[in-house]
Amino acid sequence: MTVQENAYDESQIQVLEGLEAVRKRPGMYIGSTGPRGLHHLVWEIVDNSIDEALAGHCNHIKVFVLQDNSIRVIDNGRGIPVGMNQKLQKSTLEVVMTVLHAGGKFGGEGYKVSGGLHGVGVSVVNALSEHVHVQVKREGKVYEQEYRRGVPQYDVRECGESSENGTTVTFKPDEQIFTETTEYDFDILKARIKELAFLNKGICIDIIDERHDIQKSYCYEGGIVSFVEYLNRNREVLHQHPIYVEGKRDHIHVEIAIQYNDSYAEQIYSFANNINTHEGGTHEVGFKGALTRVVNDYARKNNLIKEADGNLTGDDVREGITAIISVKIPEPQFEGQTKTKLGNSEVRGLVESLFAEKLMEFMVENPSTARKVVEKGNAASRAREAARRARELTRRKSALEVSSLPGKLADCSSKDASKSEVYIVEGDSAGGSAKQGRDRHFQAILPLRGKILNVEKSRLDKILANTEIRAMITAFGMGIGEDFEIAKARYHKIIIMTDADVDGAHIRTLILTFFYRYMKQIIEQGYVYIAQPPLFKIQQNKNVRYAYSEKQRDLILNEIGGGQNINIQRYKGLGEMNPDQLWETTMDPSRRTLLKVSLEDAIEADEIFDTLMGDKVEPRREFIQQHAKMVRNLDF
Ligand code: 28F
Repeated sequence: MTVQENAYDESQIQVLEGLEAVRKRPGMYIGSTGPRGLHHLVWEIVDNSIDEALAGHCNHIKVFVLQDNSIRVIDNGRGIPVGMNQKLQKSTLEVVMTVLHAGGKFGGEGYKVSGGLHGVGVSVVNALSEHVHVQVKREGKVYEQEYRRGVPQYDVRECGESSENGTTVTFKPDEQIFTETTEYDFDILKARIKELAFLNKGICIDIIDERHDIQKSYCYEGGIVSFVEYLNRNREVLHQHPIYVEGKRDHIHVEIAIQYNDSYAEQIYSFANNINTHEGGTHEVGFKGALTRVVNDYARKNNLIKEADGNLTGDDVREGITAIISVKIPEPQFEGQTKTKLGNSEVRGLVESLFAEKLMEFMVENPSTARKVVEKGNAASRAREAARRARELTRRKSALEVSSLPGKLADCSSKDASKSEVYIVEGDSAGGSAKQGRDRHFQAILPLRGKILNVEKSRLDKILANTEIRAMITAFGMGIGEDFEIAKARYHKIIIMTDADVDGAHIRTLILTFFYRYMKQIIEQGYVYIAQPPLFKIQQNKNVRYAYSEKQRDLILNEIGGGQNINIQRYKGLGEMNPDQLWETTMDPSRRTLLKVSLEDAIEADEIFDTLMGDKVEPRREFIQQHAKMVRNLDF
């Protein structure tokens, strides 16, 4: 008896120490205490439901956002076990909820699959919540327990009867921890839930936002096949049904779906344990290797490539491909800068052999599709050669050779890229004002004439023949395509300055599309900004104020009251501002506002560009209206 009491005390102390460690250093467990970390709490809970589903015991998950920004997750799994844990002398449910890392370990080999980037378990959510309520329906009974900042308020208790099974967790994030915000973003929750539904076929996930009375349901019997079809929905596909490959060996589960379309873009998304592996890894390497090898093998065997010609390259055979690679493995190793690169070496060969075998089978059985794929690769190969020749023209001979810079560029005198910025300005007249208004020590101006080429609809050779694009490539100094080198950047701020109207938005998007498809790193590195010219000039006698939105205009008008001689000018374009005004309002680092362009979510960004640049008009109009979405971070 004494021994047991001691064990109980001891475990209680350990639990409190564990909770304290989590609350002291939340970032170590959930990455950050900003919006990302706040949303991470939800994924930690949902992952547990997904694991129960992957174990074959659950097919329905509901996620509620309650009025007070509490989250409730309900699943119809077996329910977390409630029986006594002999060693710790308390209910398994309490152990799972309060002991760090209990969830995975107790389940034995391979129970935990979903998640894994942090994969810290529900006890961390509990420690970082002001209040948690857990309810388990199991073996005809209902059980519950509540916690405050991780501390149980009573022992697990029976509170009713039910013929159903499942687990419900309700938590309210602690404002003491999430000091920045405790407000959940429906769009973020929705996007990830949809992705999870795509990645785990047959699992139905509902999201219900009680704050705004919105509800969405996601359920895909086709899984990643549906995912690929969805990504290609606005494109012309080369074959109606995606190629799908699935296999399991040594506890590693592999799924691949691919479908070619008639664009020139490569859209490959890879996942390990439902985590988007942005930096790729062994699964992606295996996939790409197999694809290149098999397409070439097939082409050779069927005399689709001339004997004298070299093999198609990886880039050639991936032109126009949309692919999802999803692996689920017991012990994923995440590497790389952002821990989103799969490192497990055993995965490479497995994916490679599995995919090669099934792809060859598919090509043999579907010769007309196979022929189209090879023909697309051949066309890409020819274009690649043409592009190589065109690229030579844009390549600068030496970093200092000013003569090769585009004539329209008014360069800055500084050669220190980290201090230099270039304004991409729409139109010659605004370009003129910008040239006169700038600080020439560190600000360069590159005026662009009219609309630039839509790179979504052209191949690299044609893109490189476009004067405006060539001017940007040479001015930036980083090259393009295979030769792109971010280290050669001549400016660390590339600022797009267009009129604040629909045409301006369109031009801006064309420029951003070009950056996104051909110089993605400059966006990832945070080099790309959008200038914010004012919309209104409000003048009262000698006193001039600028407003950047209608709301701000009204605030200013309120402030200066019903005085006399107020003159309001609405700027229709940058050209209406004289050089001094442009400097004061839009270019002076001490006064301007810049929006930093970020790509938080490549899938969403791809969709945005597709929508905008594809052939369908309606989605494009909608997009222009909510364009600001991809520009998330405010940078002052
Ligand atoms: C709303 C969040 O967390 N669902 C879960 C289960 C089911 C089992 C389980 C979970 C056992 C001892 C680790 C049931 N019966 N939803 C959830 N559903 N965890 S979490 O077991 C966890 C292990 O500690 C479960 C038989 N085996 C497993």
